[in-house]
Amino acid sequence: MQNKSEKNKLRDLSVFLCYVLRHKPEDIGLSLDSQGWVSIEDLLAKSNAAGKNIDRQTLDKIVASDSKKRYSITTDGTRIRTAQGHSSDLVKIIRQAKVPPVTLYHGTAIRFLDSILKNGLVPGSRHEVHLCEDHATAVEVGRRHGEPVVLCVDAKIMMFKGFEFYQADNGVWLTDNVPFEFLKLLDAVK
Ligand code: HQG
Repeated sequence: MQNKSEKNKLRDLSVFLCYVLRHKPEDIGLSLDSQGWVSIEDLLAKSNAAGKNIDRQTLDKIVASDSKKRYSITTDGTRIRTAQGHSSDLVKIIRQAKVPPVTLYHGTAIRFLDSILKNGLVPGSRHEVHLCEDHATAVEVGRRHGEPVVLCVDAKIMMFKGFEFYQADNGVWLTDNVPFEFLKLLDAVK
């Protein structure tokens, strides 16, 4: 069992790892390859040089206990990347298009609806729009931004019309954008 301070320490380190592995690797002098991978040895060395106290055992604990399976490690155990969510221009993960479920969900905040009505779903700072297979996850994703609301995406119909869908290593569905005609407002959730 982890105690609270251990849990907080791991959570803080995970926030830091997501920041460098998705957004600003250059802040600690790290270079990701175009598919987002980096040597674990290099990541640990540069993280420690930046004042973080992280060893391989701690990293493995963070990866194994991550509730969203954010991290992927190569089978030889030497390299790591985050499965999705990148904003760094230096990373463009090549993904295999995949047939999506009939319906996917997107959780957002009520305050974004006017803009979504006009522009559909756009990726913002990330490389892709993130979608999920279940309503409960969408609610939690939306809650990060404010009062949550869930949009239903007619994914299969979009695919038939030529839009491509991808699935990240951790199961999150991704697409470039979702025009408003493929969205249905499901509900507002308190
Ligand atoms: C909104 C988390 C105005 C969009 C989650 C969202 C996810 C618009 C916000 C992953 C818009 C972007 C991604 C438009 C979209 N006008 N707002 N036209 N189109 N938006 O955080 O989907 O913890 O970049 O609805 O679990 O919230 O990082 O994307 O509210 O899988 O691993 O713009 O991040 O995973 O916010 O979340 P985000 P997201 P991690």
